[in-house]
Amino acid sequence: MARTTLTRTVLAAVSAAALFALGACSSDAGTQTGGGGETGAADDGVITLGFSQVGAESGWRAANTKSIQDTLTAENGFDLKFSDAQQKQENQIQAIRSYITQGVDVIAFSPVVETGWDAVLQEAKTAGIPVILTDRAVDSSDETLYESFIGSDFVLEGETAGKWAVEQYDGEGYKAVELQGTTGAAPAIDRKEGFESAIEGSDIEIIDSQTGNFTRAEGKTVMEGFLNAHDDIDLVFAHNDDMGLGAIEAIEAAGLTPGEDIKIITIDAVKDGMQALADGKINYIVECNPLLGPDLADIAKKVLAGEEVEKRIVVKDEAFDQEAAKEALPTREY
Ligand code: GYE
Repeated sequence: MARTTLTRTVLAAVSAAALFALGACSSDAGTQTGGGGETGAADDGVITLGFSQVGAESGWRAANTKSIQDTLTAENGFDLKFSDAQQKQENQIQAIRSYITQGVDVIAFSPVVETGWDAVLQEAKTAGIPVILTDRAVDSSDETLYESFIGSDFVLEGETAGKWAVEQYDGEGYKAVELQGTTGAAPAIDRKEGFESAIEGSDIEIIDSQTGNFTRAEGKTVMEGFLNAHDDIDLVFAHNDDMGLGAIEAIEAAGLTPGEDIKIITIDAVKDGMQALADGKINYIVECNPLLGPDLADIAKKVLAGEEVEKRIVVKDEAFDQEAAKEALPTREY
């Protein structure tokens, strides 16, 4: 998968010398004597990284977790501490505080929602522990609270979805419903904005829009509600594959054919979504690449070695129609 910037090669090239240099810049955590205790000294060359994951809400999230756990291994010089926040901000804040108390070398997290992080990020900064954001952004006016943000351009993803809808369906007077991601989450806010701006001026109209919290179960329930309330739905725009897959179940249960009677556009391009696209039940998917582990490892090593890192690393995404999905499926990584 193409990336705009960092590659695995770079990661592999980080030398033992660079790791050794860590001792010089993590003195706040460096008072304990070896022994692999809870605190994250760099004196043994191992980077202790505390990661707070959003949850396990989707196929995308499962692939993202796997990428992080497969990359931040002992073999690669990491001691990974991983916690799952079950889609709750208070759990993430608690996990981050615990990582600060443990004195890890670096904290990384994927913020479930955009706002409300300044206080805990300030605590990490005061403790001298660098923070790296992965996947989702925070809405903060103080950019010094984190070192780098690695993730996709969600506005562009929404725009790509909307542009394709206009190319295919403008002029037909399509009525669309929208299954939004988690309320307040960066990908929900940005994908909505991007899609709306792309369909502006066309005759595609969003007649209903609700959150399905990025899960298949809630996508299905919300779609059932849409089908009960409206008998003229032509198009579903789901902010992720899982909600689109839930919508497919609701549409089939209502005796309609997904992909034909009701067209479906989603975002992510995980295997189950791509299979449904190849099977004709989804019409278009914009990819969101979840394989962020290698970039995270690379940035963490650089930050701790005192190197300059890019504040924003944009992960590149593709998009697939039904034919492209059939071609891509056999070699799909996630
Ligand atoms: O699209 C969705 C997941 O933040 C990009 O979160 C991520 C989104 C992804 O639950 O499936």
